[in-house]
Amino acid sequence: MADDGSNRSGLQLYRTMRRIRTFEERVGELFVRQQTAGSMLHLSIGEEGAAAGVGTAMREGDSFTTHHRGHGIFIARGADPNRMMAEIAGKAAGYCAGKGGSMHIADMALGHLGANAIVGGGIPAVVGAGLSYRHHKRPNVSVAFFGDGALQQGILYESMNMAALWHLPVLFVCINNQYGMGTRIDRASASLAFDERARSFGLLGEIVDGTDVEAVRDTAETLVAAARAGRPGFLAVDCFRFYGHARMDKSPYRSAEEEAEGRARDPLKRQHARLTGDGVASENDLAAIDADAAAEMDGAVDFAIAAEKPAPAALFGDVYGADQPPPEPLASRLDRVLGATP
Ligand SMILES: Cc1ncc(C[n+]2csc(CCOP(=O)(O)OP(=O)(O)O)c2C)c(N)n1
Ligand SMILES: [Mg+2]
Repeated sequence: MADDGSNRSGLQLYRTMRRIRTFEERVGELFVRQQTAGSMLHLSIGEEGAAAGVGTAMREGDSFTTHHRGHGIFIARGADPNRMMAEIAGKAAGYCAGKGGSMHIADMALGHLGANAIVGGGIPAVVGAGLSYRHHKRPNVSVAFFGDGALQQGILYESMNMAALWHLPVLFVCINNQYGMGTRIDRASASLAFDERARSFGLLGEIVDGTDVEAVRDTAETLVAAARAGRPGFLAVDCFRFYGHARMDKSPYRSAEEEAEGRARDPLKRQHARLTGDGVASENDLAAIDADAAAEMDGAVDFAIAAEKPAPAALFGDVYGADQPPPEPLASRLDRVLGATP
């Protein structure tokens, strides 16, 4: 292998994308086996170039928020798949003790300020994080990851304005998978020149092909470095959501041809071809990476299934502060309410 061994190497990006895809394939299996805590599950298969490319451009200590399709981003930022899978399964060993689930994972230790199910909901938090970095003279950057649906939300533009006005170390990353649920982007947005929109606010603005993970990494590195120096930016990563919005959605609004063309835009296949074509890695090298990812994620499923469920008494833990006692415990409330019924 001719890999340079760095975190940003083409081979490492391939490994990260493979780990994300395999993790999500296993999450899908967990769902089918009815072992997930919630009924909603949003997979980012086809979008791995965005997570791996931008994730690798960030440093330890940087923070981020994600939308509801954020598993891959957290893995790219160093998440432990066991704890993620346990969270999705609603188990006590999960990142949020099983109380967050797929759409509300957070972990302050790794800078994950929270996934958010409200479209655009995670965006303003990075402006606050950026303000705090500037105030405390910390050399960090905060990155908001969101879908193209958020391009139609006012909160994005309030946040972009404030970040530009105050020169905050912030990057806005739109993962444009072409659809907000069943609505294609050109039926939701009057202009597709999102980079120009951002520039009009005084931000740096770029659009990059999300099937080319090295191009995503290079563009993100430039924008993250600029943000760290006080020039916030916006990056739209162009990609395709391979499957439906959520597990129940069979995408009846897309033709078979469109799906086939979209799935041909596969960031993993493209990176595979590049690495073997450039002589960086052989087919066997990449097959070994794939096998490692499969073993790791099989292990995560086993871990999640074997893990304990949270105790009912833990329900209000981590929710109320010391100065604000939790409401009446659930068990006694149920006893009282159920006991009162005839
Ligand atoms: C404010 C708000 N409006 C509507 C919804 C319902 N909703 C959930 S996901 C979604 C589409 C989001 O599309 P996009 O931002 O492109 O993300 P993607 O699902 O494609 O990753 C909508 C409309 C919501 N969660 N929040
Ligand atoms: Mg979308």
